[in-house]
Amino acid sequence: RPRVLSGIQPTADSFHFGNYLGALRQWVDLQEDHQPFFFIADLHAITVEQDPKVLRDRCLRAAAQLLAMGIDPERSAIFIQSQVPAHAQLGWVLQCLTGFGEARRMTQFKDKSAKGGEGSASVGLFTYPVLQAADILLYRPHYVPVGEDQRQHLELTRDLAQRFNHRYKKTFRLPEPYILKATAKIADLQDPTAKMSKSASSPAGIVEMLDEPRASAKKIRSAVTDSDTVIRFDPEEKPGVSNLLTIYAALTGRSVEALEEDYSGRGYGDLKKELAEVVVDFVTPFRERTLALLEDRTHLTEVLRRGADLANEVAEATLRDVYERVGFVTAG
Ligand code: AQP
Repeated sequence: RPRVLSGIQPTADSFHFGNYLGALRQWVDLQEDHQPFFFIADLHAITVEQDPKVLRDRCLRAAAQLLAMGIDPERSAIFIQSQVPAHAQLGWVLQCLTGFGEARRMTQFKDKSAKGGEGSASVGLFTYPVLQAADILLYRPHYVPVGEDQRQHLELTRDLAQRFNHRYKKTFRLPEPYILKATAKIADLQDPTAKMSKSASSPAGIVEMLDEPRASAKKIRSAVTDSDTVIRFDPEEKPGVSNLLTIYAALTGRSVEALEEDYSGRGYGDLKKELAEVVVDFVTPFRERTLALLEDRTHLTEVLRRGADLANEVAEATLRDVYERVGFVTAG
């Protein structure tokens, strides 16, 4: 079975609809006929300052949400990145293969460091995409299910894999991004030309999976649309309406065309009201399952430990090959 790997940062109390529809939903589906490794990226989280207590809590909240959405620890290795030391170890080796200018070209770093000025960004934030390459390459996956915003990082990962393979010996598989076009970029509800993002969206623009369902419904009903009245999928001309149709289709499994037909001759109010109901029906049981899982933290840490055991086995084997090829003297 082809292997897949992906990760998510524990940097909010809740995942949002962009994370879920852009990436996490695919994680669940891919379990069927792939061998998945999914991790909670706490090493990435500390590229910006975190409160230790909050970070620890959010890691467990992330695990509970992944289980609640259908990640099955019997089929997927689900683990916390810092419990697999090979990530940081391979990260260093790959940093030594990365050009400074190459790292500088990463648009996410440019965007994120632009906020406080480059001087205030950590070196960790700068080298983040290289650690991400290590996260991926350790598991030699075939596919990496992510949203569109990660495409450039995936390209860097492939470049580094190729460089290592060429300089030393074929060691890494070149992974393919697995990006579902329809939901690759879920937009902010208040600014539908921007992506829904925890650091950039206003509270009204972002739907959090663990929000009070009624609050999420209200956000959908207040989503920005346009001054036209026709319900039509047209991301260029009608980004707000198109985003609502995308979310609607993804949550119900219906096609955008079928929705356009259903809503022909009807107003934006109807679309928003009915999508708000779909959202409530979806998030209510998800939230209940997550909160129930959070009642038993011992169980969560046990699941994560078992996942880390599996991950360590695979990651250590790759790291051994890497260290040997680089020329390190192996211990005994
Ligand atoms: N708006 C989005 N549409 C589609 N996919 C998205 N992803 C994030 N936002 C969208 C995908 O979610 C996965 C987890 O990404 P992450 O852990 O890196 O989360 P993030 O990028 O920190 O999420 P944000 O909200 O985008 O954070 P900030 O604002 O800090 O950058 C990834 O596969 C990502 O593509």
